[in-house]
Amino acid sequence: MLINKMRTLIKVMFADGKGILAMDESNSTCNERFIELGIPATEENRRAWRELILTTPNLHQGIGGVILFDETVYQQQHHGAAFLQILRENNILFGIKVDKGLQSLALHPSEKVTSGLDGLRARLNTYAGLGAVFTKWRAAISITESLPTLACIETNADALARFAALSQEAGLVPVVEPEVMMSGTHNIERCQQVTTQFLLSVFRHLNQQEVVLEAIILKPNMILPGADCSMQADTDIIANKTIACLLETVPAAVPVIAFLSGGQSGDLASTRLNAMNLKDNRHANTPDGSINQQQTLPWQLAFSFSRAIQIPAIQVWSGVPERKKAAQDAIYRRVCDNQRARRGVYHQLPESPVGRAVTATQKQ
Ligand code: 5MM
Repeated sequence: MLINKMRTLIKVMFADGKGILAMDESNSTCNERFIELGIPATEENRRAWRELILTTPNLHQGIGGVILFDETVYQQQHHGAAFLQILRENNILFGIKVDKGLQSLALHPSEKVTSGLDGLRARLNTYAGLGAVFTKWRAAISITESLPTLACIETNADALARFAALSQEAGLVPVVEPEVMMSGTHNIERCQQVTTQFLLSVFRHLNQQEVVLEAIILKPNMILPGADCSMQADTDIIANKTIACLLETVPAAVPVIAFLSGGQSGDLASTRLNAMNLKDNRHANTPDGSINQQQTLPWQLAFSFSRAIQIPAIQVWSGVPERKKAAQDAIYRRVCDNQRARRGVYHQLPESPVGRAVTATQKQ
């Protein structure tokens, strides 16, 4: 019964080319981003930034769900409505990042494991009581010449699966986020190999925990060369390798794959999502004539971006109240771009800040 409800919620959240806006940065990540732009790292500024995002006019047209950080759940507009009320009034569903961040993996000092399973069942019940319909847990794997280790992959996959099982038990849709990070000098083939290994492990653990795959959202990385690799790849290669990796690893029962942006610029993230959707037969009747290698993909390809939506806007805002409208315009534009990319009709406009180097991209 709960599972059917979860499946319906997923359909609603991703209907009409909509996606998820991730605004679940922990305080430390949000503060780092502020400091980089000279914005004082205060609770009030975090609240003001989140208010700016959530009151963006027409946000609901392209965003079906937002991921919040615990602090945001209890915040409200300056002399105004609670954030959760704004979301309700706009028919935007909300979910929560429930992991407690990355810790060093024992005996593997260069690697991380995500913490937060202790006490999770009680926290999930609290969030469900507040109206959350989904949850999110991020595992982050780094690539070097000798990493990741099997220990890191297996430990993180196990934690993701246990999180997903607890979420479904509470009636909450788990957003399972196994991220292979873009930082490094590795080539695209190595990213594909590590992502394949990690995703296979994640689905093995999800099956062991008897997680219902029809009621999860997968939030993976795209297959990309390392940010410092001398051989960057073109859009078509990235799209082909990402789809090949997903076909090899992700069961058809999973309804939606909502990518993370991982430090790509807004335009590149949209361009690559667009290219993948153009390879899906469902989008065959698009104006783009360059379609090849079409097949009907078993899952919808969508977005759950944070930086690829927020960064252009936060650069505009920079903490200056008078720039609120311009920043909201920037958010809305990125949302519409990603909605078009879901439909395979995204074309970068000339005035777009193309592939603009995003400084606030580094993430642990
Ligand atoms: C990889 O980060 C997630 C997706 O964001 P991008 O689209 O920018 O890659 C994001 O949802 C992340 O999990 C949250 O920002 C929370 O991160 P921290 O590091 O604060 O836990």
